[in-house]
Amino acid sequence: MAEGWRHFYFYRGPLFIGSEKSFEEAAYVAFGAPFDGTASYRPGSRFAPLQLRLMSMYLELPKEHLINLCDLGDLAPTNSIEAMLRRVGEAVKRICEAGKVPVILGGEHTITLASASSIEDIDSLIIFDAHLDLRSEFMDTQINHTTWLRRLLEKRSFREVVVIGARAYADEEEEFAEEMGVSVISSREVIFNFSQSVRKVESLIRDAERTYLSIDVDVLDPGYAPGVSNPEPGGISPIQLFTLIELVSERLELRGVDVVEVNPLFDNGLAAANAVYAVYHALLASATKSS
Ligand SMILES: [Mn+2]
Repeated sequence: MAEGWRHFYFYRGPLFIGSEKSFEEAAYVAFGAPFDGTASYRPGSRFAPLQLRLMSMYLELPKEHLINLCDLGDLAPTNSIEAMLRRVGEAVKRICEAGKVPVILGGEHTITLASASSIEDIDSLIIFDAHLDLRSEFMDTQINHTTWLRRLLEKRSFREVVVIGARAYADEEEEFAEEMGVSVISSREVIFNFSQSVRKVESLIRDAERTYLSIDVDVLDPGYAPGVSNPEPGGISPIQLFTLIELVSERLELRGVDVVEVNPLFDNGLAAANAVYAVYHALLASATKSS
């Protein structure tokens, strides 16, 4: 092969979970949504997709070849939240129409408003997050990383919405959660009574079939994941997160996954590494279940 030397010496840049599958052959299709325009504390999550790919290069992920994934690259950057939500929604729709599962690399959590709205036949949402993101508005805007879940639940309902690892929220968010039947499992519950929280998750998802999994990396204790935009002390551990992710991904059909809020500007590498591992565990559990 005349061009073989180029493949031997050069490398096109890192891909998420190191996967080089084409769109046609892939079961999972990843893309980056590099947006942090509504950040209220510290911006920087726009750089996460790149960092998650770079981290993918250095992690040894057992059986990663079983994850049939294509990395499309990043959506074109924009400073408009409306434009980014349109792009995310359109990309997710196209990927689902092709019969594949979208994997979105945030960016801030607001992008989940577009992705979860664009997948029609999901009956449940499983969210790992320190926050509830159920505010009615924040810092004079209606659509941002603290309100997206409220905006979503105002638009459509699900059989089950579970937020796991929560510990930082306002009264109005707790009230809205109760009113809408959102199930909340606090970080203390997970930390002090892990087996009970496993049983609680199992029981909550008993009647669900097809789910969207959203992983906000600030669910982890900042000691495990310092590089996030809104660190909240008192978080769960990586092994607790991975075990619960595997449970959900084995029991339910994953129709969409995202990982959000990694902020490489404040990271020592751990938030990015844990984010890659979290998605890896979801996809591997899902892939090996159906094969
Ligand atoms: Mn959060």
